[in-house]
Amino acid sequence: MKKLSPLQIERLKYQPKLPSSLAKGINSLELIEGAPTQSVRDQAQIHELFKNTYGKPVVTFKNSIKTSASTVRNVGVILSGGQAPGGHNVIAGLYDALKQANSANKLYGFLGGPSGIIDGKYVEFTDEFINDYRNTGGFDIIGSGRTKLETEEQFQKSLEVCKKLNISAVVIIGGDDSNTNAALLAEWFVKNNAGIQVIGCPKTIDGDLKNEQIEISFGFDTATKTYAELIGNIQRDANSAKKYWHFIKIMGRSASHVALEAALQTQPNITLISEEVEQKKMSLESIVNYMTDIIVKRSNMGKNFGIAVIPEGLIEFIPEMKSMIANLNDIMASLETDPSFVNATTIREKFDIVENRLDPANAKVYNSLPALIKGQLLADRDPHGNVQVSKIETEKLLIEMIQTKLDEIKSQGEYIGKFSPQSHFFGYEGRCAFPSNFDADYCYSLGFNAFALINFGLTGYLSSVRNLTAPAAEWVAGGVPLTMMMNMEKRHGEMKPVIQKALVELNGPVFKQLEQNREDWAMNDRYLFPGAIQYFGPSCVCDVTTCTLQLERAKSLASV
Ligand code: FBP
Repeated sequence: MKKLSPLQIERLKYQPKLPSSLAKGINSLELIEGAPTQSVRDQAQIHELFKNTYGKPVVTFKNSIKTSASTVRNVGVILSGGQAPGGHNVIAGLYDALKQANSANKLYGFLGGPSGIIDGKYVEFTDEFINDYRNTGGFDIIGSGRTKLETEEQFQKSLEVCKKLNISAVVIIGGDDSNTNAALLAEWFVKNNAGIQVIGCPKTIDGDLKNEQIEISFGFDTATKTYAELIGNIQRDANSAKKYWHFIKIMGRSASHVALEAALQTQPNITLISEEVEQKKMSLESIVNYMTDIIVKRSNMGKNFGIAVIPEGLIEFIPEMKSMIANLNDIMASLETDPSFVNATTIREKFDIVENRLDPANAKVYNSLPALIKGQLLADRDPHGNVQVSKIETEKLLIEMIQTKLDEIKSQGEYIGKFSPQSHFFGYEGRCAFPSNFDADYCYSLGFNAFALINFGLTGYLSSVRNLTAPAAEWVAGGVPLTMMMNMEKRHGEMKPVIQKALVELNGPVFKQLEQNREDWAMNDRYLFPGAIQYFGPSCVCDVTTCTLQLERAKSLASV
């Protein structure tokens, strides 16, 4: 028998909470339809591309006194993209709802992400199999992947696999890019009269798949609490030894929600927010100056230590870098098959090829970077054409530039402190943690609700559970049309329909909280030590949601 840790054993017994509308039973629901919807931008183009699934209403569920019989259905589920705590509970919720609706229903899990549905690699879930994964972190139940489902051939193959298994609905658990795949597949299935529904589930630790209907993506709660625990521990270490400056890069491929939330939970000395850098058009040099200034001032107070939190996606928001990376992405798309680049034997040769093709201003920026970063910028793009920012060591770039700046100041006799930096990158540490009680409940509800959407014959919808700062019984279950969240963006050098990312709002209450406090936190050490996520014990430590969710919900409730 497999050996389990004590926490694993205890967590397997946890019964996740459901909104009261869903808890009364999957066959006792009524569907309430709102008004027709529009995409967030580029309405005409999105409508043209999604002729069959565009404009549907937002829906919610309420209890019905009537109980309806459910026809037999086979459903397939895919975990897509980066891991996020709670994915196993989405599958558990989906499975439980499906079996509750009709015990003859079957749930298939496609292996290794979207490629599983194309290649016909799957498992059938059973009680025994699923029970081992309840309330656990990770996506290892069926694995995940980043294959982009977008070609006619892939859709055709997916259809054949679904037909073979008699699958009439597919649930895609993923972030903005993966749910863009879900929208494309849903449209294609309707267009081709395949009779297969597609439902998405909002996953990503990055927290950037959100809007008025989706209050937060799952995994953000657990991941940010895990990073906050680690930052708190480092703060205590720094405050004890008083000799290191810790530069901590935190995951979040594009938006800075994760860094911002972790900062509010821990109150470090410096927090950079990419969206602010972009809005203020801060150059790399001005960021370095801002950080150096705080380092020097603290040193003058006798504090040669501190904590700086850096969002993973920062580099793409610095205006000169953004322009250079956009230019580089287009070039890299064309170089993928170029023999001179593919067969180049030294990294220097690759630098030269790229520099010769970049526009002169962008070539200058690229050339100014240390070789380490130049090389990292040439790493393979992800299947969606994005730079893999987790591989770019921005924290080391900043340390190197700050060191140079401090040496300059020192040579003018103005700075006599010591700068001893340590770099860290927190990302993978948080993506597979045991889901917090919040994520365990939220994910289970999202999965259960996904089956409710299927049962009502809907397609092209994202499973939505709202009112999340209230107790779970008061959560509102329903669905949002995927096309409602879409706009046109450039990918791999071409304009494509994609779900719009939610970036940090600089006028929003979450950023304001940081802005109002950061000068104080920079000089006076107001460190908070959140400690590890608690699963058992008083509700005030086990069931608190993130600062982000609380502040955003408080604002939206106040504006109603
Ligand atoms: P998703 O958007 O797929 O949820 O992934 C987010 C993320 O965790 C980012 O924060 C990070 O940049 C990226 O995945 C890392 O990807 P990989 O796991 O492929 O290294």
